[in-house]
Amino acid sequence: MEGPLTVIDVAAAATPPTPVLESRADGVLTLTLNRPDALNAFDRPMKEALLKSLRGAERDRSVRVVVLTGAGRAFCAGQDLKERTGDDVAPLSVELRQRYNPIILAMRRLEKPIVGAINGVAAGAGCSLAVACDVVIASEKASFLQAFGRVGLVPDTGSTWFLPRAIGYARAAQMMLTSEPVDAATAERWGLVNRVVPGEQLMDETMAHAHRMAAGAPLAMALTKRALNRSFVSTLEEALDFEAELQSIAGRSSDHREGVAAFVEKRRATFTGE
Ligand code: T3D
Repeated sequence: MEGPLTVIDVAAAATPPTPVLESRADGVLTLTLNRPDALNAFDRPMKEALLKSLRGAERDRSVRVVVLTGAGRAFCAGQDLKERTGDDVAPLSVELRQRYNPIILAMRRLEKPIVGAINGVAAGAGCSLAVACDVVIASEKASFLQAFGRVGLVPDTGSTWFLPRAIGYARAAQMMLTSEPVDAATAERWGLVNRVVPGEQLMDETMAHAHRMAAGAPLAMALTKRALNRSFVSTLEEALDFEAELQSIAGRSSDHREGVAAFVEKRRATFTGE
């Protein structure tokens, strides 16, 4: 006797897993690096997907805050070294200029806060990605590793720019020249992360933080990020002048009028980004 016909969806079975998962809730877009078996190491599809998601976040007015995290036990183990085993590897400068650097620039140019939820090890370019976020919340299980030296490379993907600014020259040099991991507690003490929480609370704490930010004034946050970016390369005179320029934009916004009205009326402000 013939049993029920089983239809196998060959196309679906052959579909590779989505390298970056997107989920949206109340103005918060969560991007999850999704190659857990390789500790979310960056292969080419994952780099392309992350850049696409970041550019989509910029265009999507409903997105007010981006959360960046990793699936499984790691945040991101940096470049997928298994892509680097053949003899026909293209010059790494090309890979950096065409794929990694645009991701870091997209993160810094995104005029919305990015909250890193660092769930586990952040190594190599994964460490660079973590420090390029605006706010970093880490699990107690997280660690930060400038792994580049272990594989005979120099720190890249922005690490030489962000790390000395975040934690000072001596600590950055220690991380880069020894390639030793920095645990979450040390990272918090050094100012590499904003806060460390128990692993099981990481996403709840991160989402609570992200939703509080998402209720803030979007234009003011965009301009604030612009000012913070510029602060690293400005003189005091230039920074003061830039603040005045940005404040004249913010000062004309509906959100500023709404914020003042809400204060006077003792109610919670509702910001629109106008
Ligand atoms: O090349 C360019 O384009 C230039 C740009 C470079 C940017 C960079 O990021 S260079 C730095 C690359 N990253 C690393 O050197 C880190 C390599 N990984 C590690 O050192 C360790 O895996 C960790 C310290 C991150 C974690 O150690 P552990 O003991 O918790 O895990 P594990 O057993 O080493 O790894 C688990 C699996 O993930 C394992 O797979 P398997 O053997 O079970 O099938 C391992 O091979 C895989 N994995 C981890 N990191 C990578 C990786 N696979 C590919 N590439 C990786 N980076």
